[in-house]
Amino acid sequence: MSKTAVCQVIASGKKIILATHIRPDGDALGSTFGLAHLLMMLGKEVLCYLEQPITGVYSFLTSNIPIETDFDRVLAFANFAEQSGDGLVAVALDCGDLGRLGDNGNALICLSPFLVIDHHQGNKGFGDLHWIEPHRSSTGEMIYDLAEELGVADTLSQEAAQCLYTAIVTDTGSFRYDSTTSRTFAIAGRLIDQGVTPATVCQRLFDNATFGSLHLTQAVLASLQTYLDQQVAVISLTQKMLEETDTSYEDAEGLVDFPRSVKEVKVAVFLKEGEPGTEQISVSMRAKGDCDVAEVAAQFSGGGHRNAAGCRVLGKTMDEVCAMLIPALEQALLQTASEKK
Ligand SMILES: [Mn+2]
Repeated sequence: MSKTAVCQVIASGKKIILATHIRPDGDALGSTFGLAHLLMMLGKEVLCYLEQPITGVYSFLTSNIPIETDFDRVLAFANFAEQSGDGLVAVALDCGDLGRLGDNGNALICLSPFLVIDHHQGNKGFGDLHWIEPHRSSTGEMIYDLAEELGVADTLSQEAAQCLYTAIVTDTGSFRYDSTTSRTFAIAGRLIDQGVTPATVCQRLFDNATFGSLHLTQAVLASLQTYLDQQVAVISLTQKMLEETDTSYEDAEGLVDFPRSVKEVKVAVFLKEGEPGTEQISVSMRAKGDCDVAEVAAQFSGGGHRNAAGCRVLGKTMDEVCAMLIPALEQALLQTASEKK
């Protein structure tokens, strides 16, 4: 659907529930909270549902945001909207598939209308209504479009602008990824005009290492293995590393950029052991150039973007996952090479 139609849906509701993907990143939280600010400016009653409270680097985005982690209370909010005749609208942001909405995803999409706003390539659209633009750098960028459409883009609060700027700067790898366009910079520029200080936001986001996270980096980088003539570099994270360095998954975010930054590397892979008892390995792949890792991820029921994709594998060891991925990556690299000819 078009952004004009999205605005009409949003206008129809007085109470709005916002949700995003589990283990939310900067774009997930920035776009969700950015939209929350916009809606509150328009006099809507908003509730942001998150499975877990926010404790880490993104805490600075939460001021004045109504966050609810108790799903029963989210349902009560929805029921009350229905009974009182205030229209209800539920929105999922930056979430590429239903599974990533978390344990209550199935219950969430029963809320109606349920609108999906996203930029993940391969998002087939769950819920009733979809506004999906896979070429956009971030969901945050799309929310800025929405602000324009709703006529509030020039009166954003500094907090709202900061949320959207965070969404954009994190999902573009600080304006470095392929999805970065002149529109991305134009929006970032306007957000700066509305009170965002890029250096302050970047310090909060990127200059917050601890010695624990530095030691975790050391351990993860020590796991480096290369394949296919050094075109593929694999690093791994184990539960033991997290325990020994007293860190969490969040501290490992972005480590895949180290192998990705090596000249010869075309695909960097980050394998993460799941929480104890889950027997799950999560796989993140980051590609440079034309190699389509979303297609590789799709072979293992995952998804994502052409240059950044992932999947989860159950009941296999790290080595088994690797043995499974390398031939698929080899195919993808061969295909890229042949397309170029
Ligand atoms: Mn995103």
